[in-house]
Amino acid sequence: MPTLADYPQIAAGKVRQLHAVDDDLLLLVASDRISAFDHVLDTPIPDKGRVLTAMSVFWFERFADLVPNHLVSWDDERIPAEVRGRALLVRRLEMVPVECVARGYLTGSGLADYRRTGAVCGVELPAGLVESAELAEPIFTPATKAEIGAHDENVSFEAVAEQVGRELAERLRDATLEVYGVARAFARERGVILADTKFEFGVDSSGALVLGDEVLTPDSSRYWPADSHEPGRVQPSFDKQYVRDWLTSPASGWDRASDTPPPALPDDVVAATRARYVEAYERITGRDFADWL
Ligand code: PZK
Repeated sequence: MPTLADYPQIAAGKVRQLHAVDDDLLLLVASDRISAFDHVLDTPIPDKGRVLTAMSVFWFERFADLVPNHLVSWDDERIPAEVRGRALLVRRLEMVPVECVARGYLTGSGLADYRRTGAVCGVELPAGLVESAELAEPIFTPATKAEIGAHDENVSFEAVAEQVGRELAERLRDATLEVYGVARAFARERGVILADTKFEFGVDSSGALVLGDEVLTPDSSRYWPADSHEPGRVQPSFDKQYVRDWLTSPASGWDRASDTPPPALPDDVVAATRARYVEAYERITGRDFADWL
């Protein structure tokens, strides 16, 4: 049985790591760490890595006929026991250096750009839209990776076309909007709004466009409870709201504006947050999380 130390780490995100298995295969490992207000917290959320991995697998299976993906296996001899259930064995791709974002609702950096310019990534929007408003139709709002620590930079479709060529840019846009459209209709029927999501694509050895990374997880997407959606105010996050509420409450004693790291989470906030991740998985997939590996 291999151990994770057998596989050199080739990249690390805030809460996940990428290891090389061999020339053709990588291991994408999700941790139980959670980020909030641009900090990675010291307190892990038990099972978060397994929930996000199970959710990615569900969506990859669901969309396999729409767009090819990099998933090889989630249960394989080459996956070390210590990360079983929270790691995916994936095909190594040539990644396209564009964050492919689809938005069906206006919030976050999209809302900030709209308020400043009336457009997001060069897409003109009607006047008068408020925080969390649903858009008449989903828009493609690509971004390019920023330096470590900084946020990704929203760019226009034209800028992507110049960077990677018009044909590839069009395929990225079309695949992004197609997958997002199907996923959000699916989630909406289960009482969850998929406000936006980010995909990363690669190109395989045959030149085909392949969906990579994690897909449609709460870390790569904004999930909101549909029953409380109300345009004009910031929506509660399906998964992180207990963490945000506690961190900004007097009980935490933490000042978000300070340079100090956030404090450890109390057990009840951890338990409630874990339950929200499991609930998101079970509501969206219709599967029982207890059945996951
Ligand atoms: C790849 N990332 C982002 C993810 C990190 C960084 N199939 C692939 N082939 C080649 N490269 C990548 C992938 C995928 N997925 C993904 N960077 C490279 C990333 C997770 C953790 F540190």
